[in-house]
Amino acid sequence: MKWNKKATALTVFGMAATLTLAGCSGGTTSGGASGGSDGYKIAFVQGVAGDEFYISMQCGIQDEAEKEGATVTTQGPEKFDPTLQKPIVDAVVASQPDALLIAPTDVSAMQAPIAAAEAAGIKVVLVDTTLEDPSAAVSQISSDNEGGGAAAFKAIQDANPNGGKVLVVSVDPGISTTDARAKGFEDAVAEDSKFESVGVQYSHNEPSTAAEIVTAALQKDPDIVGIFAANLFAAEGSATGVQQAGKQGAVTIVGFDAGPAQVKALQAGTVQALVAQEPATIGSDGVKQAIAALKGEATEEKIQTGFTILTKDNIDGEGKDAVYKSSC
Ligand code: T6T
Repeated sequence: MKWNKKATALTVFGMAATLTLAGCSGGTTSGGASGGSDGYKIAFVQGVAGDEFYISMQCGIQDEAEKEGATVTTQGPEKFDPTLQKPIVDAVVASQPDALLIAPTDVSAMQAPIAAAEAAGIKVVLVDTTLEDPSAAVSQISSDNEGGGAAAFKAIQDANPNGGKVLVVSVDPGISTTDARAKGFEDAVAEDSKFESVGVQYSHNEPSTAAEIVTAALQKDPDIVGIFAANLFAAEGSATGVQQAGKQGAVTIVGFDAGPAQVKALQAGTVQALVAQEPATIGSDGVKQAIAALKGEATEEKIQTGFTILTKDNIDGEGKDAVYKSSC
């Protein structure tokens, strides 16, 4: 099933060049003059390097930038952690790109480094996550995260018509996306008296911590019927935790995101549904907004992209295109 707030067009074509920069975690430069007129320099700072969600976003950014003759430099911290992301942003600002597309790892800790980018005359677009005060950005683009959380609860509800206890495995408090997903899920749970939430726990983006959370929660509350894992790594660990507890088949797991490993878990039946975002569209929209700002054209303050619910029934058909990429 596909939820879409806006019509999107995604064109994919080969990249001219991809070059790894020594010393930068996940650093790549791509693109060049291919017909566009302005040759803008765009820096993309991921929430974390090596995450297929941000890799797919990078692909969308590179495709769109190439159409515009812009170059893209991509970097990301080794962990989803503002103390690691801040120095990357500081270095990017010093390198004076025309635009910065960034997924801030914390709503408040990344406020000042991003404000410094704007103060340096760089056009900032927030992609995926946002800030407490997003006014430094010309545009914010993200999925309908609250709606995705509510849709995840619906999948658990459908699989468990008699209701029961449910658990949320999130990442860290202060991440706008996962906080919104947990809120959407918890609000939906509160509307159905047959269900009871045992709360939100934080895995710090570590699958092993998510697995520990789940095995401990199932020991404490063996009657948990559903787990909502709020991102890729939470889903990976939750599936492991349920297996370790010997509860496979008795607990419905719905995970946000759809990397190749999550899709395998779906096919194997260790996860029952995935909420696939549209990271490439978030990326290409980000480039369009940045370039509009650079040209002095109007920008959209907020863009919300859709998501697709993937299950065993659609993953080999219409759902296939929603799967994230491991490389561009
Ligand atoms: O779910 C995505 C992203 O939307 C979120 O902000 C952080 O986690 C992911 O990158 C998946 O790992």
